[in-house]
Amino acid sequence: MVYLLHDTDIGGDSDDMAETFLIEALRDNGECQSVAETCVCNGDSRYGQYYHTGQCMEVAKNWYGNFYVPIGILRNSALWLWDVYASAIASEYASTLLRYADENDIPNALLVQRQALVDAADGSVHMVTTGPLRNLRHLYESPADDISPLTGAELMRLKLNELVIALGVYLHPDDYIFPEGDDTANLPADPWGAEVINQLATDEEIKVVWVDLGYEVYTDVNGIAMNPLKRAFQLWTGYLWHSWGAMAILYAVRGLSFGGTEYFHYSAKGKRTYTAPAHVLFTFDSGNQYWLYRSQGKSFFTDIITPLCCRAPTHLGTDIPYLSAINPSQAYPDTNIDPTILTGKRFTGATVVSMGEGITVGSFSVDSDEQITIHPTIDKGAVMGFRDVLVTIPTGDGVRPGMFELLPVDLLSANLMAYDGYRCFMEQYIKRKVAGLPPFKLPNGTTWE
Ligand SMILES: [Ca+2]
Repeated sequence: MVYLLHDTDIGGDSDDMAETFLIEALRDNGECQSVAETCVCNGDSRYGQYYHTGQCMEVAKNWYGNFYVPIGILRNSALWLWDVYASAIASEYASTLLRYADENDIPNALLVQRQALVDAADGSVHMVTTGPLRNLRHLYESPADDISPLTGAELMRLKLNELVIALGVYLHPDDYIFPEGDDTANLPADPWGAEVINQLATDEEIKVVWVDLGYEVYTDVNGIAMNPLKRAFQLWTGYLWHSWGAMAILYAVRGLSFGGTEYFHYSAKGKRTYTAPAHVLFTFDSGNQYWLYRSQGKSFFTDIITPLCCRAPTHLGTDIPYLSAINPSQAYPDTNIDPTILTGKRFTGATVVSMGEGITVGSFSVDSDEQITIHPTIDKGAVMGFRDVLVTIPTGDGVRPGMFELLPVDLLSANLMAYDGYRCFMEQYIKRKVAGLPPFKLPNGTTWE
């Protein structure tokens, strides 16, 4: 499983919507998961621009029923980026928005990225950025905060498997030719963000792969019915477009080879440097960076990317339940959690409700399309931890990961040594401490430091 942190300037060039759909198609295949989706633009009305990039991203995720992936936006960026389709899609598909019908509720991209890295296993995250580098610079330079005692650079060194950067070559006649001194499309919009390139060049603990491929690797959406992907293409230039971002995603998820076929190969090690206003140069040097080459012709990649982007989701988001909240969302063992109220959407006809191992869902009633009352009991000896909550309706399953938490024994009322759970509690306490997670809250509201 490949874990992606995807940072995109969705809303202008339609290749960003294509790469977003590609991520979901590959997730549908079981090849990857997205730990967070961040947008590097969400304009400022003072500059005559107003994007709805986060909502556009939510529309794309919800299309595939991927309702819970964290989404963040960069607000008031003053990046002058052209809103071609984000606002239109946010508005035309507004009825599919579940979390961010109000754009003001969308979190800040930096906080979403830092939290996603904290939550990820060490060395596991493939961060792919396909727009201007402002979110990347914000992350790299971010200080310790309530989310983590580590700086952004330290978090990236610890958590990233690799950083994949697609800057988008201007209509280059042949991207296979190594571009010495290359003017790229994403830098003029944000020279400040671009300076992070030089910081990365001297930070050899972070592996960087430059993927400026995709010219004439087509994503062709002619053959599909209107959907958010096709609408983005229609508003951009038409139903056929280059695949810069999708090539970066394909490399990040499938690596250099897939199914016995070599897709890509690396240049010798080197590093990329930047000089204003938009000039970048890759030099073979002592860096920890690679230039990526295609090992196959352009049509080989067109024939992979187009069918994946155009394939219908296994479960269309509008066919499966959305789980928004559960109350209570936490419980100690031996406590009564009957009734538990689950809220969301599309609950009508629910046949199965599950709260995971160690919790018996005795019976439940579907009060409305948006509420289920559950009558659960916690099994003796149930192991503490997070549980996925599931609702099945005739057209599909809705599963919200980690929605319910079974806490350790109630420390104030229990004779700790009498509980088998005590050792388990101490293990969890130490694990949380080491991981830098917030301490346990005790029932009286204090915390166990
Ligand atoms: Ca882009």
